[in-house]
Amino acid sequence: MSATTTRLPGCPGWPEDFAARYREAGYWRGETFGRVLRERAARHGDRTALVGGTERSTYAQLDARVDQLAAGLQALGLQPRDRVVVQLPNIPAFYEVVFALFRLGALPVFALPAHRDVEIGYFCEFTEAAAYVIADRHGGFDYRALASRVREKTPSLRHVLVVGDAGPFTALSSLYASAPARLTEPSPEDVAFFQLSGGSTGVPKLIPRTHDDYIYSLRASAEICRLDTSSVYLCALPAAHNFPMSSPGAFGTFYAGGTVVLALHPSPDVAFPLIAKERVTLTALVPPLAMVWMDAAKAGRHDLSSLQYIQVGGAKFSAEAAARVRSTLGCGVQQVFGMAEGLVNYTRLDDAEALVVNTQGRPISPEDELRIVDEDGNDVAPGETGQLLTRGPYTIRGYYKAEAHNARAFTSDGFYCTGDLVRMTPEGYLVVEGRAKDQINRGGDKVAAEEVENHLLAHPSVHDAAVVSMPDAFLGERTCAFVIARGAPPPATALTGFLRERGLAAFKIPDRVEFVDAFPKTGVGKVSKKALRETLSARPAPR
Ligand code: OOB
Repeated sequence: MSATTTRLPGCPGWPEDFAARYREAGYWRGETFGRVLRERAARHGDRTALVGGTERSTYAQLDARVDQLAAGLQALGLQPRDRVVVQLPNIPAFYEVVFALFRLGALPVFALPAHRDVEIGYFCEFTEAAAYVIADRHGGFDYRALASRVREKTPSLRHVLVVGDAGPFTALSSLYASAPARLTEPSPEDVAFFQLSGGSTGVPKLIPRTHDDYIYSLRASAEICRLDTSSVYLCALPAAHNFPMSSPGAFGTFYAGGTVVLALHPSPDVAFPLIAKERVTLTALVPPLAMVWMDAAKAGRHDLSSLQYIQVGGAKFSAEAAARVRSTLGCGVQQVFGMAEGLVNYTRLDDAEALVVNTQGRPISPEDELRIVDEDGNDVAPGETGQLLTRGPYTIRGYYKAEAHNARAFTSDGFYCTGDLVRMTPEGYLVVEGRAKDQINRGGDKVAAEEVENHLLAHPSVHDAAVVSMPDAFLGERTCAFVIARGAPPPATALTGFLRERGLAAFKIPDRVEFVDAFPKTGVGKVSKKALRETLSARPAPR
């Protein structure tokens, strides 16, 4: 059972001594996603597993649907380890597809519904994806048109599978076969899927997560969050994101035998009636949504009394806002500071109010190793702020096929450099103080500055570009692109329109464009983003 011999090429694994330690401690238990669902169906067959739109399925029904779909996907020719880009909204098919792929040992690549040609084209090409799974339309966007464009450019892409009206492609509904598939169970130490990194580089990085490591993180999360068969989890954030997937999210809820309720949109209009109807006990939100929910709850139109607590994470939740959750929503709050690369921190349900309001929690595992270091990589004094480095039983040791980047993003002894600036309280809780990475956190949506800069540079009127964050009362941060024009500056809308036309996800399009003659430089001659951010406060926003 070596973690390295069976590993997918291009996915750095844990050294054997660490893997042995994690198994011995009982963290890695040799479970796989396919078997977990099978076992839950045996134990909780008649319980409701999933509610979405007008569909409801018990664990037994979900398990059977997943088997049928796995058989159909196999008949289509999908093989173990084939990569499959999954881009679905919060609909039941999302879980049927991913569990069917898990059973086949094929590897979902979790794209977000907001991704467009640039991102999807890259995921399909980089992973040499064999299939791409979409809904026909969602949020006013036709994913079939996107699929046609991507397919033209990606020779590896053999299948486009569509929930709803398939147009020229294959209807997912036609694949639920009656003949059972003959499956070769994937190994627990195998990669199960790819999550996406928020990133700070030119192209998004792919995060290989194994059955062993991911199931440990969601099992421990379910314990910390006290999930059981009576738990009703509302998945309001995009299901593909790590937070609503495993912290403890939908997977943690399935693990505990609870019920997952899907909201197609996280707005109070959609979510509140669902909470009242399904007696939702728990959900996960990003800070701007939590604010919107707190405002909307004042109207008192919906019965939210079933909510035990909400989780807030993905970006910093202010202490002032955290302190208002109980008086507005009538439930508790848990802060969650996590990352798709692994490490997740939670405030605990029985923590003192001061910890819950003022900190971003402490790690899941006693085996999570944390270091807080200065710019030279030396440990800071206790309580001081520095960059967080981490390694542990569910934190990756490297991105997929990214050797050169891995050499920078991980220390030689395997710590992941999070790029987050944190300090640790005497109780061992983390407070996020800022960021050392070149990324903008737009209310939980992560924007890699370099990626947007590269796309701007492709415009003929752009000589140079630097993308920075600007403070925003609602999202926490928005993006501003500073541009040195080649010749006369074009209208800002010409640039944003250009990015949109290239097919960049909407959340990455700069909120503001400022033309300048030159960029301020640091002592060593690099563009000083700090100085650029400072000039913003002196320039009133053009609104
Ligand atoms: C979650 O995952 P990602 O991969 O989208 O983003 C990770 C980054 C962190 O490195 C940090 O910069 C930021 O998002 N972040 C927070 C935060 N939670 C995440 N910054 C401040 N305060 C927080 N509470 O965002 C994610 C994954 C699992 C659970 C929760 C969030």
